[in-house]
Amino acid sequence: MALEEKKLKLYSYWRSSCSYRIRIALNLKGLEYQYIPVNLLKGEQFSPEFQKLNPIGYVPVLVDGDIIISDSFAIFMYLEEKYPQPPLLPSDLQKKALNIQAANIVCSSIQPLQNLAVLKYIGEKVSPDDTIPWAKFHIEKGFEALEKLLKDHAGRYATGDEVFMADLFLAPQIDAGIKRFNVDMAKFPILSRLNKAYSELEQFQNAMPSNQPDAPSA
Ligand SMILES: N[C@@H](CCC(=O)N[C@@H](CS)C(=O)NCC(=O)O)C(=O)O
Repeated sequence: MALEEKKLKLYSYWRSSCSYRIRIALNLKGLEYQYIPVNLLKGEQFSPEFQKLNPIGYVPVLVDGDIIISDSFAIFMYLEEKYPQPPLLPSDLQKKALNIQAANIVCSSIQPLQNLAVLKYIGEKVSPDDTIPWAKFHIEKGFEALEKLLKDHAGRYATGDEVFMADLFLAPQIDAGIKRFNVDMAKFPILSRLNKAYSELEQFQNAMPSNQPDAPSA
């Protein structure tokens, strides 16, 4: 492993789906990194030290030497340019756009609606009983769109038989849908099939929440 690669630091929380995307990217690119846990339930994201790294107080944050990047989408694009092998975006323009679209459905139209801060707000301002149904509604709406979007493109993975960007964003969201929000995956056959394929890849397994150093012991 090159010296340059060892200086990567990832601020992460074991259950964070946004951090999970980047853990997969780092694993696929064979990059070693130092894992720095940020306990979101204890509010460590609001500490002044962490907010210097990311003023909005979210994980993940990647530190690469002097460069600090927060937001999983930006981190993904940075890693793709700085460490281009193996490529996680296809060269075919249409396939590339499809990957970005699928990733952004997860990143902009699903995950923000089920984020901790939003669920906390709904639990306090509406009712604690409304948090899970709210999250489930928005996850299922996104999953329905993804099923339609990927119908004519999916192979073993989301956009064919190679792992690309869309897969890195889908795997954590499907995992969260199943394990945290009781989404009935029988309604989503393509996503269910993809989830099985992801579970068989070592780089995805190692990035799973339960395999992180800050995961509670079973
Ligand atoms: N668009 C950002 C979203 C980051 C985000 O929402 N992170 C969540 C964990 S997945 C978080 O840190 N939540 C803390 C909170 O809500 O207080 C990204 O993709 O990185």
